Amino acid sequence: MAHLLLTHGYFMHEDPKELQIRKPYVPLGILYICSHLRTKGFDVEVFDTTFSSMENLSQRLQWGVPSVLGVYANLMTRKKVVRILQIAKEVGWKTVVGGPEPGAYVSEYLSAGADVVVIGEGERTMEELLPALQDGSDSALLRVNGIAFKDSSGRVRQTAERMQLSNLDAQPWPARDAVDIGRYMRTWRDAHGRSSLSFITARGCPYKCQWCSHQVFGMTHRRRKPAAVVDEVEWILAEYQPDMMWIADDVFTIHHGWLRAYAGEMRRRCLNVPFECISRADRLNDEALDLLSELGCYRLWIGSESGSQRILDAMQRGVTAGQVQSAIAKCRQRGIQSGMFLMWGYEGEEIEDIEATIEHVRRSNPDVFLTTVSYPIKGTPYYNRVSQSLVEIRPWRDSSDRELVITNRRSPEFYERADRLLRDEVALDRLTAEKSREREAEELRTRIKILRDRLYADSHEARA
Ligand code: B12
Repeated sequence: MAHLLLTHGYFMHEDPKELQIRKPYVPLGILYICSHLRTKGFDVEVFDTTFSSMENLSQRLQWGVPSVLGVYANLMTRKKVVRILQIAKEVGWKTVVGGPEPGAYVSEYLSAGADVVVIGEGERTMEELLPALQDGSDSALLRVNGIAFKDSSGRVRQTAERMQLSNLDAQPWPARDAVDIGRYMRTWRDAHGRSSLSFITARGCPYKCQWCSHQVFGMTHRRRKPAAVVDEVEWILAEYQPDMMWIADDVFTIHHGWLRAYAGEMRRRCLNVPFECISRADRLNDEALDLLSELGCYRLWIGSESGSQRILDAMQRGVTAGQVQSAIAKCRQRGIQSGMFLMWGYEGEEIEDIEATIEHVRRSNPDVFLTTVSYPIKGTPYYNRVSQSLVEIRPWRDSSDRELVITNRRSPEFYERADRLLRDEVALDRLTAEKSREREAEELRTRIKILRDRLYADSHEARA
């Protein structure tokens, strides 16, 4: 059976921003594919790019007999993945790409050097695809669901949709032994004093937030059994002894009955480990927050996006700003740190919506908040809505969806200013709480006034 080499395009050392953050997590997607294929008898190797370089990967690809290379791609890694595909093709590899981005850009990836694009979950598709690639005929490939490829006449063919795995508990755990977990943990410890490892308890998210990509798991939500997840957690703790964990689910607290059972099983086995996860304000009641606190949740990320209900509704976010504020207050009562994700520049956002977001963050007063200027991910309803106004400033291969310019939106400088205003307003609230820092507060008030005047003046100017 052909040898499969799996890789991704995330090179921490080639990205100054990631090098500064230094919070790497193992690439769970390819590790799930690896363990699945190994149990089916395939010969699978993982080249983990996280601590490596393009040069080392290139050397690996040039060494030995080329076979099949499988690459994970998301919107941030596109440029690197395209380069990897080019190198691999030059030295004779068959190339397959999968992950959240390629299904939305089938013809682009096929033109960039992928022989096959895998759409959706990769485990079963790869199991069938590897023998089909060895066969090499169009008819063999056409029998594999969930792929796209160029047939021998050069026409792009897409096969029927791949059914999703119905029983996640029947799947082996991700092949963590295929990467250097010690290096991940050391990187965390050296930079942050504590190490962290990730796992998932479910796949897919049923909510309809218009900007979010459902490319891989569709609108399904499939959960593993609580005891099966606890088995994995118990094993990770015994095997690697991480100081904390990251539950990499889209929304960890969707199902309160599940959470109750999971907490019960963790309690029964006397397991407790600090962790962080993501949730939604409407899935956080007192009981869920008590359970999170008991389980060791030290930081809860809450998707918030905007403080303007009009914008939240336009996003079909399904939460109110009030729910977010109340969830954050409840976290504080329980000693759980809160993190907020916010987005500037969503369609229809006006200066009063920006003010509402600033007011919202001030009222919520989270421990951390992260902001981005909204960007349309291909395949999402948001992308479709703004597609007529999109301008690619660089060729697809050298760019990402984050770099798409939406005409009739305000300039990047405008959003930078809005962001600074938000941060200054929050900083001012914190300064005014300390009486001795009145002079600094006064200076900040002056800066805020200048910033706000400038923002209002800019908001009346013509858009990009
Ligand atoms: C955890 C997470 C993170 C974490 C950590 C990432 C990590 N290394 O674990 C953090 C917080 C750092 C993060 C950051 C970002 N993330 Co993120 N993240 C996720 C999340 C929630 C889980 C990832 C995961 O472990 N999934 C579980 C595995 C099993 O799924 P999978 O990776 O998709 O793999 C399956 C298939 O894709 C396929 N497959 C995967 N690889 C391959 C390879 C081959 C060859 C084949 C055939 C198949 C295949 O088979 C796998 C098994 O079925 C996903 C959403 C999600 N639920 O997947 C978003 C997601 C991947 N992130 C996303 C985004 C946008 C980002 C950011 C850009 C956000 C931002 N504004 O900063 C950054 C980019 C960071 C970077 N430099 O790459 C998007 C990507 C969209 C896209 N089209 O690319 C997603 C899909 C969220 C969404 N729904 O919009 N993220």
